Amino acid sequence: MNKPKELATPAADNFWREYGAEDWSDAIVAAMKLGGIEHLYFVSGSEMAFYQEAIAKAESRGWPAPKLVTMMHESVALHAALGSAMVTGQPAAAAVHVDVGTLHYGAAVHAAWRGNYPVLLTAGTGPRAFPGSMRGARDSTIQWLQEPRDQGEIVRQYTKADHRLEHQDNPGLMVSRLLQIAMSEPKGPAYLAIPRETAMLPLAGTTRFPTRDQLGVAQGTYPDPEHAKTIARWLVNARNPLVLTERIGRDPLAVAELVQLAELLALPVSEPGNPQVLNFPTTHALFDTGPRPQEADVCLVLESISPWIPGVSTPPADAKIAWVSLDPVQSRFKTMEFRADLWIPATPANAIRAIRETATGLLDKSELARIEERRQRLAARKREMQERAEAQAREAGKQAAASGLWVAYQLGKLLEPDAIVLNDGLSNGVFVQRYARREQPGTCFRSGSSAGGWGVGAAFGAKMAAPSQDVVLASGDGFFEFGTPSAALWAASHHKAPFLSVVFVNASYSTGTNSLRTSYPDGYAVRETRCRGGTFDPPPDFAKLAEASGGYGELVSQSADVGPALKRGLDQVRKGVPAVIAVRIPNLA
Ligand SMILES: Cc1ncc(C[n+]2csc(CCOP(=O)(O)OP(=O)(O)O)c2C)c(N)n1
Ligand SMILES: [Mg+2]
Repeated sequence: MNKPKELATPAADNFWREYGAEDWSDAIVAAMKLGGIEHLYFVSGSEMAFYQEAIAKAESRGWPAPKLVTMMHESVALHAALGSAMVTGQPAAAAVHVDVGTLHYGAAVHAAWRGNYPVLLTAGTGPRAFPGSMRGARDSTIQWLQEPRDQGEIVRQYTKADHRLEHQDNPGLMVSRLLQIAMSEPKGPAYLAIPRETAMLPLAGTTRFPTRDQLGVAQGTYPDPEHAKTIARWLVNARNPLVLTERIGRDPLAVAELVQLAELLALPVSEPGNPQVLNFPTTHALFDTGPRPQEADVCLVLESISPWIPGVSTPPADAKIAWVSLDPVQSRFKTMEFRADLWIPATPANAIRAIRETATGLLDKSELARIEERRQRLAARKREMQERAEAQAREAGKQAAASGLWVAYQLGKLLEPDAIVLNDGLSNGVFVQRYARREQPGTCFRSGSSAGGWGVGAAFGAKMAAPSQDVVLASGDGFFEFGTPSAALWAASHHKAPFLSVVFVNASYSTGTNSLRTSYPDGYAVRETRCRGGTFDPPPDFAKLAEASGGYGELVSQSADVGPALKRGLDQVRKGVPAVIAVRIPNLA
């Protein structure tokens, strides 16, 4: 038989560096850390010992590795990774047990995908090597149950890439490659299934691989200058312009750019649909003071998924529409009925800057006068809106029984400017948005998806990533429970990453009550069962739940008690104890 030929060069490219490694798992954790992953949110499984061993070994040897964070539920682990990634803009990772752990990631996988979170989902796979044939081979009866036809298929619809680590791979390279994909725009999750035998394959004391940054992450794109000029001209000439955005604040620079452009031309900025981040200072005179889309003559859409409801609030047919996004036609969404005159695939900050620079040269005296008039008009409208909001809050405060509006108002009064607010409210989310007075980029988040259960795990992950800032979750009681709060609060307590949860306890799902009434206003379910299926009264005692997980809990129901309770909760958090302030407000049915 022919001997394999000696390789003329070592099996590594010229820019790869060398790292200490005795097993493939050492290379995996090294590439994670070198790729920007600080935390590996970990849930135990029989094949997952390799992570525990590799990270403990790395700590002992001084090798690079993320911190292993013990978690008690896979969904919370992945949501924690989402929370960390959303705060830092860097990747985070979760590690779970075979197919069942992957299934337990649950709707967090949807959130990762729809919310464009750059996270690495990993799972072991059940060993399948013949017992005794190699390290890590089958040695337990359950392992015959652990082999699905294709483990990656579980999450394939919700990831940018998935891979099962194979013997011909370079493990460090594969991790770096998946992180390169996850971090390149449009960002999103990647999945790596790691067979136990593969993780335990030996290495000769060192390994070589490229890091994520050495491979390189795709950088921003610029609009065609002619297109920027066209949009600038439309905006300068507009009578009733409107900027709509849900997600530009994922890049803090884009927020600063948008403030400058909006101020230059007195452009009102709206957040339609489901804003994922703070896109514009909410107290600014140009925030939320604009026309409805159906009244606008020029619309600039920036990183938005559904800026209006087609056929309901569509801009006039002759309105000019420019749509700027990293993926403007939104190829990840199948049914899209939106039209635009210009679809611009560009980094929003770059596009906004280009539009502003061109617009500056287009302004003459008459335009400036018209823009100034609009600026005054919108500022007056903002003052009216703020006064109305204050009046509504005062009115709510006079009622003995607490309301969602009053809770949000009291919370807003308590927040530091840099506090990170996670808004997971449904029927009360609008009040949180209105009264939280968020002004700085990165201080307000929604999940960016339609999956319930994000808040409590994401809040834990956010606090892990931003330990010096207050982290506050405002959540409906239904979504709070969806998030497996006992596991999340346990993690917050155990890992000293405390956050405040404010729970709107209406013992109801707005879907099963308000939406039911919309669908069947005079139906049997509304008339005869008081929306059976839409309420859960009496609700769980969320204050006791907090206590059971090492946290501080209070349940209040009177307006007068809300502010002081929130303050006590925040004080506890600042002392290192996660706190839940549950406020009983009226049922929706
Ligand atoms: C995983 C998941 N299951 C179900 C839903 C459907 N859903 C959307 S809103 C909602 C109600 C949420 O209730 P809650 O958090 O109490 O807020 P409220 O409606 O009371 O304001 C439900 C069940 C969902 N979005 N995600
Ligand atoms: Mg509710």
